[in-house]
Amino acid sequence: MKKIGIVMGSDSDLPVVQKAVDTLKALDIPYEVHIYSAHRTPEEASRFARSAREEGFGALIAAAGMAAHLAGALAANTTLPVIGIPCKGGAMDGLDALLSTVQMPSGIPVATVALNGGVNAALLAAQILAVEDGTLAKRLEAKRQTDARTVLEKDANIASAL
Ligand code: RP5
Repeated sequence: MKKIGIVMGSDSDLPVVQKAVDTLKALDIPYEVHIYSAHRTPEEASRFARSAREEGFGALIAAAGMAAHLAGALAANTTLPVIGIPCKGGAMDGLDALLSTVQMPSGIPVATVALNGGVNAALLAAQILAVEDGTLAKRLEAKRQTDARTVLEKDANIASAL
């Protein structure tokens, strides 16, 4: 199976990345995690993206806050799918990161998930791999069914809880 590459701009983004890691682990998907900043370590970030396909990655996830250029900087250097997680924090509490991540110029796409959306970033990466991987697709389907059962159990209990 292809690996998922997860890059965060700072170790302060780790709580968000942890949710993505936990989700990939639960689906038994191999991953690699790095701290590379679009601004503080631009050479390392671009080198990682340029070599990602030959290194066996199938998609990349980039988590960054504030002037969040990491996902775009990775996307500029690979044709692998790149998923951006805008992280909350700073004076604008993530609105700056959301707009920086989502407003990519035509030609260099980044699939942007919600603020702090670590779980959905991992699930989207998994769904990309599952296009060519029937076993993984079955695992994703099973997770949907488990999640639905959880909601229905809450529904069954809500009347007696009120
Ligand atoms: C971004 O700036 C990082 O992704 C992080 O979300 C934010 C703050 O970084 P630190 O100052 O905490 O290292 O580049």
